[in-house]
Amino acid sequence: RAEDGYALWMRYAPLEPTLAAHYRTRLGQVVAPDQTATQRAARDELERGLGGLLGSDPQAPGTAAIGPALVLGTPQSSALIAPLRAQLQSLGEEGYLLKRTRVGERDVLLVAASRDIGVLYGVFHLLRLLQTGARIDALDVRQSPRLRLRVLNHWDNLDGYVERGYAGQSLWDWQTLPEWRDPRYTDYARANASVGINGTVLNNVNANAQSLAPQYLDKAATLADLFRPYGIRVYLSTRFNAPIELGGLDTADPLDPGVQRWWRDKAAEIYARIPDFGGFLVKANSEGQPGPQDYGRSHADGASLLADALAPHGGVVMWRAFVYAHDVPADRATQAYSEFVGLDGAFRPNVVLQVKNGPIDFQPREPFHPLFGAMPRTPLMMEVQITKEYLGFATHLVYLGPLYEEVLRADTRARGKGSTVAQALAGMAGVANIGTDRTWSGSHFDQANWYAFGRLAWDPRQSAGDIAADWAALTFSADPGVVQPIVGMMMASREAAVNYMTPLGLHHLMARGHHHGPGPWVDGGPRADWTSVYYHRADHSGIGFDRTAGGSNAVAQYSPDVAEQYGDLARVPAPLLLWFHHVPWDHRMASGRTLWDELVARYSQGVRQVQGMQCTWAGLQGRVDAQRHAQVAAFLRIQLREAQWWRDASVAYFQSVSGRPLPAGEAAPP
Ligand code: GCW
Repeated sequence: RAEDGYALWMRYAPLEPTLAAHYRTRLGQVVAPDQTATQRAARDELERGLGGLLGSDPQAPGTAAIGPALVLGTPQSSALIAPLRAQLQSLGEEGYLLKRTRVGERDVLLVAASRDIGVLYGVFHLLRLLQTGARIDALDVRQSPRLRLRVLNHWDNLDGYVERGYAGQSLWDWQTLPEWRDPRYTDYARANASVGINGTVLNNVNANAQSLAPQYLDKAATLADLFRPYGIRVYLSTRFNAPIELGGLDTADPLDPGVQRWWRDKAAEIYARIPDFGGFLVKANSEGQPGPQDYGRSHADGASLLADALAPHGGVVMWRAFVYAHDVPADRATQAYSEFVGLDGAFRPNVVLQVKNGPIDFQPREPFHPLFGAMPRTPLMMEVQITKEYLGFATHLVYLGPLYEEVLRADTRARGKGSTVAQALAGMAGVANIGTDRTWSGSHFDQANWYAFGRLAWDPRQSAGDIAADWAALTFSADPGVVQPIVGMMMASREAAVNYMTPLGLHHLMARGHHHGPGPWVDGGPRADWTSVYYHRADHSGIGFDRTAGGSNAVAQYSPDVAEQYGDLARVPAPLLLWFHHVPWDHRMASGRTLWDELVARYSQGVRQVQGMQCTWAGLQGRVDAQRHAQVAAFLRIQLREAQWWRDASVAYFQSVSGRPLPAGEAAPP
């Protein structure tokens, strides 16, 4: 049933009859090869899609040489496409072409690529065009991904629990693998391929060494077999001391020959089962995870150990730069840059450094991470969270497209004006929000974040608004009367959450541990940086973390132009004000209000924005099926209650510190 959300954005609901007829006459007969698994996946998807959209079975595949035709293939698999070989090559290994043209007397629509996987991507693109009612008469689309690595990171444990997962249990049923090939695994692969995701790390970065044990490798190999036709490679998170925990060695020192042999053998063992295994993702020397520093070695030494084991097989190491050591530096935000920037050029060619979007930890808003642009000799991936650990979990409607877009477009100034973060990237990693929940993502709107991640990883220059419009049309209805209000809600939703949680550059005010709900008062924990007061620094004189030269000087980690702007109270963008500055409560803001009044106003604004979403959604009653309408409406009620809670608790706490009266018209929190 489409209404339960299981079909995601691949609903293929019947098109309005005249539109369906229009497409039917243009598409005609399907001519599609079916010799390989990927070719069959493309053909099956097309059949499923056209069958649903056009309300009848497409004309039987065949080779009759009359009438319009929809022709799928590569130069190898299709004689009609063979002449395009050179053109297709310029689109790369994963690119594709959609083109309406004439071949002899025939109108044909070509879905053509150098490799089968490009054809599958092209089929998904074509289906998206049909679902959104696009014109196809003069279709001429050329697409290739801008980023090589487009990877989901599952924080799934072997016992089925998903760390920071709000959508049920892990999809991977380790208990019944490898025998039981749940069809849901294939639906997962289809969804990913439909947005161009080409890799998945199956297990949590807080890794269990057992995931490399032979019985788990067998299970992973089955998943890899199921994902392969969809262009998705399997990766594993590895625990750095696996040679000890799994191999029985007495060290995991990266320079120890026995350890090096152990990893070489382990890699060979994996590739014997998974010939296209993607490689390893590693969290080392962070939050208690073992790593090379335990042996007095560097991150580069650690990464090289694994990279050398994988290199003969073509695998990569995604080494995380998220390092939270136990000895808290004066400013937590500076640690990754300090540990890694000096290692630029020291990594093997098959190492990619995986850097979170911001220097702290997936906050509602952070400045871009200072490592972007600062390591020109090291391929970097940007890691974003799709699961909303700090953004209200699965119940709050927060569309993350604008967050991703904001950081991708941020100008690092590393090589002059216009050096965007996106230009510094070789890939993107998204911490998955997927689980066994019937909706996959814990709510209908959280599916949009998975979707937007894939679309932006394919091409970071796309706009979050356009992606939202596509998603809304695919998921609910292509009727502009439905799409426009939904896009309006989505596009404002992230700023709403910033307002009711952490306005003006505040960060990490969440309750400790679970990170759901406000906790700006949290103090006296075991580690200074596990407390909110560490981050907001509110006192009688003002609020904010001074990261200028007079404070922690974290601002100096950015290139000079950026550092100058962020470090200047008069020029720092208001959304980052309290990230970089400790500001007096009576400071005059651009709005003319004092900082204190502005802060309260933003909190209240966030609550009103949620009420606005409720109004918009109420207006869609009857235009969205009752089941999904009711769930979204219920979740918005939860969100409103919690936004109010955030606002009241935060304002009350900060008022206890600022000693200022509430501005006129702002009711005192109960
Ligand atoms: O955001 C923090 C989370 C941890 C997570 C860690 C990381 C997987 O609270 O749950 O651990 O980041 O990214 O390694």
